[in-house]
Amino acid sequence: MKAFITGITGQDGSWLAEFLLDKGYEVHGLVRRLSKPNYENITHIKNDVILHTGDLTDTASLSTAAKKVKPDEVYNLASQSFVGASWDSPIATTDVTGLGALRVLEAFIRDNDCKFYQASSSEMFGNSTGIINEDTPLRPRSPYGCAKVLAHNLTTNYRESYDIFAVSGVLFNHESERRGLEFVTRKITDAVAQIKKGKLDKLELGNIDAKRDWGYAKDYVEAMWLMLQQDTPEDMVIATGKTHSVKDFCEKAFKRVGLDWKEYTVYNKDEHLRPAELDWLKGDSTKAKMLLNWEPSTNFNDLVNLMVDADLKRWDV
Ligand code: NAP
Ligand code: G4F
Repeated sequence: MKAFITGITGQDGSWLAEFLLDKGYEVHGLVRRLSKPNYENITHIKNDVILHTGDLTDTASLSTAAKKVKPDEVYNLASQSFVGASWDSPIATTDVTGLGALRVLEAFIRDNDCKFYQASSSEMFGNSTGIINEDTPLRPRSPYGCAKVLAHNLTTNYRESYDIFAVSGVLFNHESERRGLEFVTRKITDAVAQIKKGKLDKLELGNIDAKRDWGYAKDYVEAMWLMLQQDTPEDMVIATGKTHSVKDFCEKAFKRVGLDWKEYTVYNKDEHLRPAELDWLKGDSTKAKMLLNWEPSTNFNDLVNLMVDADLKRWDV
């Protein structure tokens, strides 16, 4: 089996590539041409995967890769994935995160016998007050969320129009030791490690009352693969069903190294507050449990601890 992953250098792409290599797949990935290559997450598997230079904004590069590789499965994980930055660059975000999916569908999927996975997001639901499932209305509150809705709807539309196997996995927040440093969990665990090692004095945060349903990325990439192994294409919510605040995360992370979070954390409203915030997210992945027999295996405590421990090790220089 041949898989093609867009976003292979990202958190999920790297975990998924590893997972598929273990299953015996030939793994291909799309990488952008950068002045300084960003292979940190895939250094350990770089010789085992086949990389293709391209960009989600460049249809020609996608068509070339599609013709060359002819994959059995495509996982579209590439995205401008930082919600906060989507207000600064709404057009670029929509181009990559929204239209990018359409370009992948056109280049790889429409006329081919190839399964397609789209990385949809809980950010599409906006400020929902109840537990979210596959039937919850989409009411995005960020340019990123709007772009994800575009990609999500196009995936459904192509499935219904062209009788193809295309699914959207609606994933709630998932983190790991490979999470980008600007996301709040990794920002916290990296700062905790630096503070513990005497390299940083304070951690600056925004809305610490925001609540998220946080799982472990390594668990979630298995769900992506399982969705493509079904007989019929079905969109599914992937979540833990538990929600915690940024404050909870922070408190636990500092506790891991024997420190009190209140002594080291400062609030910077101007820097980190968003024009429109999501206060609370909790997902219901009953459908994934029923159809995929998927359940998360890493709880909140273990997630915080493994991320802090990895950052402590990283700063152990
Ligand atoms: P990530 O770590 O930010 O990775 C994003 C990837 O997209 C990187 O490999 C990046 O490449 C690539 N990329 C960005 N712009 C591109 C472009 N124009 N052309 C080609 N590649 C481009 O994100 P992640 O956490 O792994 O998330 C994977 C996907 O799931 C994303 O679509 C994200 O929006 C979605 N999602 C994530 C979560 C979550 O909690 N993690 C939840 C729901 C949905 P560079 O390395 O070159 O920057
Ligand atoms: O870690 P975050 O930036 O993640 P956010 O906005 O929930 O987005 C992530 O999850 C989505 C799924 O729901 C993905 F689709 C998306 O790609 C991404 O992976 O922020 C989490 C919360 C927010 O409410 C934010 O306002 O933390 C709050 N927060 C408080 N202080 C902060 C900070 N966020 C960041 N990044 N930095 C802070 O200093």
